[in-house]
Amino acid sequence: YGYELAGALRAGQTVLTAWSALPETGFVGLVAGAGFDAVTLDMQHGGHTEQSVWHGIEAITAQRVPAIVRVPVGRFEMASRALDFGADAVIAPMINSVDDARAFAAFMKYPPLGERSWGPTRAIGVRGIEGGNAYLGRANAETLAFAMIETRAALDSLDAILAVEGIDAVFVGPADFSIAWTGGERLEPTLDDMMDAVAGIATRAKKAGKLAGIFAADPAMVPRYAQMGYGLIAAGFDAAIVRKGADAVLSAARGD
Ligand code: 3PY
Ligand code: MG
Repeated sequence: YGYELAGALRAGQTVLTAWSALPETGFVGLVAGAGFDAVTLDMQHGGHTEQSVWHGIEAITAQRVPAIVRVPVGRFEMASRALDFGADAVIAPMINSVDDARAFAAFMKYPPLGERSWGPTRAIGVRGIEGGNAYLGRANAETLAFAMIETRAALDSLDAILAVEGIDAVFVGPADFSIAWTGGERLEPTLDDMMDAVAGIATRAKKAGKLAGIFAADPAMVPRYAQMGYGLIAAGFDAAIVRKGADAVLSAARGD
């Protein structure tokens, strides 16, 4: 058992990740067993902490499902820790310049690509990888750095961000992107007139030989995003899963 996420995305598969904001380990494990292709633990806006990420990765990998962590803004040392804890990929929000991208990559990759410090004992343990050198030989290629593109500055610097060697992928945040797109007027993650720009991000990533991911605020957007070339698509916010499940149970029970 290794890092299947990188292989699946590079093979062009659509990987649907659940989005976990509720930091309770039992609940994370339940989401991981619910049929998603991956689970993302959100430390930026969700309730996840270093400790819940530690336990959450164990609960996710126990189901043989890839574990992804979104770190808070600028917390690149936490990106290294998430990999040490056993994450398959890290999503870093608000990568708005080539300097942000380089700083993120430095914490994600071992030399010569970056400056990640050695200590993946836990990652090796949860993956069952055969020792340190086997991990060292695979980690740079198989653990993925996703730089979030969610501002106009990021869009302006996109090609330079994509050219950073340790950046494997971009990940679009359509909520922040819509706020930027409308000059702060509106939150509208599925705004139609920004869809060409959103499609363009995936096209440019592919041209640069990089992967692309996006947060689907509405699961009905998934086929459209997949068509645009997005491989990793977040489409199951944990609170919404509970709410929709409750709605289905209650409407069946009440016969409405
Ligand atoms: C955004 O849409 O801005 C995100 O960061 C997704 O959570
Ligand atoms: Mg965002």
